[in-house]
Amino acid sequence: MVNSLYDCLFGRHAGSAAPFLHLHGGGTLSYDAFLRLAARYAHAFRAAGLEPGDRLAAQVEKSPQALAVYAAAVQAGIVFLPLNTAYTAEELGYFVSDSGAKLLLCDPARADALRAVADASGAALLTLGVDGAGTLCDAAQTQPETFQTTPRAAGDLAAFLYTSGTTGRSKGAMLTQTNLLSNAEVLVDYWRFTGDDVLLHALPIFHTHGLFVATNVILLAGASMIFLPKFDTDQMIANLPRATSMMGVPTFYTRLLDDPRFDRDLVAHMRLFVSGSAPLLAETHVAFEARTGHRILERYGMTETNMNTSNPYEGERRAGTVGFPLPGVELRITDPDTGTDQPQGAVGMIEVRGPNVFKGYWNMPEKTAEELRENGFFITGDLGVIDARGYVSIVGRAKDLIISGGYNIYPKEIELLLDDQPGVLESAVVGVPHPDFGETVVAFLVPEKGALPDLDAIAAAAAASLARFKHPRKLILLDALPRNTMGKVQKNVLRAEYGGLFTPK
Ligand code: MCA
Ligand code: AMP
Repeated sequence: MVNSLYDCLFGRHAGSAAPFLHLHGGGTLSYDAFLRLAARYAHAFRAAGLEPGDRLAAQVEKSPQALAVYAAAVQAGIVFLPLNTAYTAEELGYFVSDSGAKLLLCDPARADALRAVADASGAALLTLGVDGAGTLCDAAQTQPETFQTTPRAAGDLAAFLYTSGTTGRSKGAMLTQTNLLSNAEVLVDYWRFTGDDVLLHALPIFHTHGLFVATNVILLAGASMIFLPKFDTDQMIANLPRATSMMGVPTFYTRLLDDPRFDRDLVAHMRLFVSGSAPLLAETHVAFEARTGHRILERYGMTETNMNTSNPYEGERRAGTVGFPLPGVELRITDPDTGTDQPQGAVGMIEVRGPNVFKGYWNMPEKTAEELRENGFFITGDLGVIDARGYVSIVGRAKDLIISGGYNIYPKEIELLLDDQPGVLESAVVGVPHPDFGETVVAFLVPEKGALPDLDAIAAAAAASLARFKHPRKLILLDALPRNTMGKVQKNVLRAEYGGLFTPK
C-alpha cells in the first residue's frame, strides 16, 4: 500500500532543489530542505507516541515549520487538526477533548495557559514558535532526515477541521486522503497551475482556503509560494511584482482596491486572482476589472467539501456567480423542505456529491445523517440557483451563519454565552454589512425585568471565552426581540433596521 496524499503532494519532490517557499524577510526554502525538516518532525511525533490515525491538534503561528508539521502528519499517517490562532483556551479545550487529540502543539508563549487543556484530555504538549524554536524543534534536532512513509488507504483520514454548528457545538469534519487529493488535482488542472507559478500566499494555514486549496495546489503543481505571515497591504504591494497568482478572501481585494498604489501596472504580469470563502460583491468584481484589467475568478467551497464550483479559467467569469460545478462534482438544487429537485432557474438548497465530500462529522452520527444523505449528497445549507448557462449563484443561507473577513461565526455560540450573563433574559446575534469584513457581528440583548445588564462586563466575558473575530462589535439593549406569529425571532427585521450601523450613509 502507498500513501497517495504524501506521495503526490510531497514525496515526489524529495531531493528537489527547486524553491518551495519564498520567505518573508528574504531567502528561499527548497522542496528538499522542507521535506527533510518534515521527516524529522515525523520521527519526533512517533517518539511522542503518535500512531497512524491519532489526532495532532496544532495551534501555531504561520511559518514554514508549521507547514512542515502538516507534511509530517501526512507522512506518518497522523490526522492533522489545525486550529485558528485566535481561539481562546476555552475554545481549544473543546477541540482537544472532542477530537481525542494525543498531542497539542502550541506557541511557546501559550504553553503555560494551555498545559491544563492538554492535561485535561491526556494529550502531550509540544511547542513550536513562529521562528521554529520550541520543544518540537528540540525533539526533532537529533532525528533522521528521512522517514519511512506510513502506508494509508484512499479512505483513511488525513485531517479534521472543526466547523461551528447551528446548535453552538462545533463539529469535526473528517477529511480523507481522497477528499484532499482529488480536489487538489482538479484545481491544478482547472486553474492551469504549473511548476512556473509563484503564488502570493497571505491566508492563514489553519483553514481549507490557505491549506488545502492554496498550499496543496502549489505542492501538486511543484510551484512555489511567497509565504507571508498574514495579509498586510504594504507587503502585498511589495510582493505582487514577483507573483504570478494570488488567492484571497474578498476583504483582501477590497483592501487592495482601497490603496491607490494597487494599479494596472503593478499586476499587468499576473496570471490569476482567485476569490472565495465569502461572497465577492459584484461591485468589487467590476471595480477590480476597471482598475487592473483582470477579472477575479470566484469559486465556492466548504470545509466539509473543499471546492465545489469555480468560474472558468477561459471563458466568462461572471460577477455575482460562483461558476460551474468542478469536474467530478455533482451539484443539484433541491426544495429545502422535501429534498426533491427544483426546476432549473428556481432557488433552492445547494447539495453536492463527489470525491471531495467528507466522510462525516467525528463522533456525531446524527449530525452526519442530517446533512449527508445516504446517496452521498451533502446538504450545504447554502441557497442557490443555476442560470440557463449553468452558472451557479449563491443567493442566501438556510443556516444561521455570519461570515466576517472569511471567518465563519455561528450566532448560536455567541447567543448561548450572552444568555448566561447576569441581567440578560435573552439575546439575538446577527450579521450586518461591514465595509472591510463583508459582515460583522451585532448582538441584541433583552434585560430581565428591572435589570440593567453591564455591557462592559458582558463584552469582557465574551473576550475571555471567544476568539476576537467572534466578538460582537456592538451590544444593543432592546425591550423585546421581534418575533413572528410562531414566536420565532425575526433576525431579518433586526438586520433591516440595524443594517446601516457600519456602512457609510
Ligand atoms: C481579524 N479580526 C477580525 C477578523 N480578522 N475580526 C472579524 N473578522 C475577521 N476576519 C480582528 C483582529 O483580531 C483585530 O482585533 C481587528 O479584528 C482588526 O484586525 P485587522 O488587523 O484589521 O485584521 P487582520 O489581522 O488584517 O485580519 C483580517 C483578514 C483576516 C486579513 C481579513 O481575518 C484573514 O486573513 N481572513 C481570512 C480567513 C480565511 O482564510 N478564511 C477561509 C476559511 P482588534 O480590534 O483587537 O485589533 S475556509 C472557508 O471559508 C471555505 C472552505 C472556503 O470556501 O474557502
Ligand atoms: P466554511 O464552513 O468555513 O467552510 O465556510 C463555508 C461557507 O462559506 C459556505 O457554506 C458558504 O456559505 C461560504 N462561501 C464559501 N465560498 C463562497 C463564495 N464564493 N460565495 C459565497 N459564499 C461562500
